[in-house]
Amino acid sequence: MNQALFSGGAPNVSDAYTINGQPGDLYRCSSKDTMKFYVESGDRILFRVINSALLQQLFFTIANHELIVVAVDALYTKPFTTTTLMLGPGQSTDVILVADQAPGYYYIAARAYESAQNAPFDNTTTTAILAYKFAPCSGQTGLRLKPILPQLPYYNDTGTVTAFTSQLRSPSKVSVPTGITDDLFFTIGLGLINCSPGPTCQGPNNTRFTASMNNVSFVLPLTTSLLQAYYQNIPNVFTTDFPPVPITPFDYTGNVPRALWQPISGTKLYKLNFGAQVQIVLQDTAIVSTENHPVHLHGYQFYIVGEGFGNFDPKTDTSAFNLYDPPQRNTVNVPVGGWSVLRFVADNPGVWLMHCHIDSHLTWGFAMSFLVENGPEIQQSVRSPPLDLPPC
Ligand SMILES: [Cu+2]
Repeated sequence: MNQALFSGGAPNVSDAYTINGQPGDLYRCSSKDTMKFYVESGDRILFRVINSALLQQLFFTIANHELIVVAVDALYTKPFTTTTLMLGPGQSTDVILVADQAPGYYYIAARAYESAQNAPFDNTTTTAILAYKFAPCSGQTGLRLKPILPQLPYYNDTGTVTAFTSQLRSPSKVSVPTGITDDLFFTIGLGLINCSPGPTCQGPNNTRFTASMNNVSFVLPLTTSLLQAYYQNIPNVFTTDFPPVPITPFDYTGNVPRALWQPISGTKLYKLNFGAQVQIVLQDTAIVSTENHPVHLHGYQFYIVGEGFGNFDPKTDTSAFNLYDPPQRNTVNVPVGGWSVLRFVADNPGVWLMHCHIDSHLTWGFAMSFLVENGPEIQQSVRSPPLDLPPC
């Protein structure tokens, strides 16, 4: 069962924190109960919707109610009204709901958005109930009215995803980096590696699934953290030769030759000077299957200045960038068979992972790390490790 965590509630609507009339019980673990959010007609409620599933992007909607989006990943947006959200794992969307419908019971529902072809996924629907106080009983039975079910998009409805994400804007003009010092282009997606037949070899033709960025399948260090190795100059933990662009360019979303389906493994970092102005094109590939990937960057919030389908073309796509009020967030859903362009200033020194937030893709190697060097000031430098840092 997919699980979505619904948290929040307007300060003036204390009953939004009750489940079946029991206050203060909102943060318990999942159970077989159905969560109810009690509202009164006219309430305005702020919901923070968080996708806490590990493996699945989700559509989210509430029957008969519009949702006013005001923030994503806890960063304000220009408000807009929608009926359906799409959230990748780890993403959040803050919405204001106005209880302006006939007093009754309305399902809050979420289910999968799955863009990869032929990929197995959990297609169940998870629900909670928006319950109006003083809802009338059925005139015939005298019982509580049945909750109204919402329409959810079909599991592969990419059009609804695009309609949602294309409305995201910052609230007003923002300061987008324009003097780009590091112009990066990362392919993202899956792959296959050869393996010996057995339980860990369940891909087609004696292969197993892997994933990579710029054809490097990331290997997490086993004994020493990347930040510790950087800080203490410990050799042989990582290298700093992560490729800034694909070593072998190809038709990324076309018919990719099989010779390009097997990545190399490595713990490769990309070094950034403090204050670098970074642009990253994240380009989905058709290797195994195109797929919408929620790509998360630690340590930063970035602007999403452009998105599109197919192969990114700098000659034509750059002119359409939004450098005025692009949305800011920390996890971007890169369109299936498409691309997203991010910009940020590297002003937070340290080692920062960038990875797909679909957990299986991360463990298959869909990650890389930035090594951001210290700035000139003490406040712009990595702090010393704590005195009680375990030596091993
Ligand atoms: Cu992914």
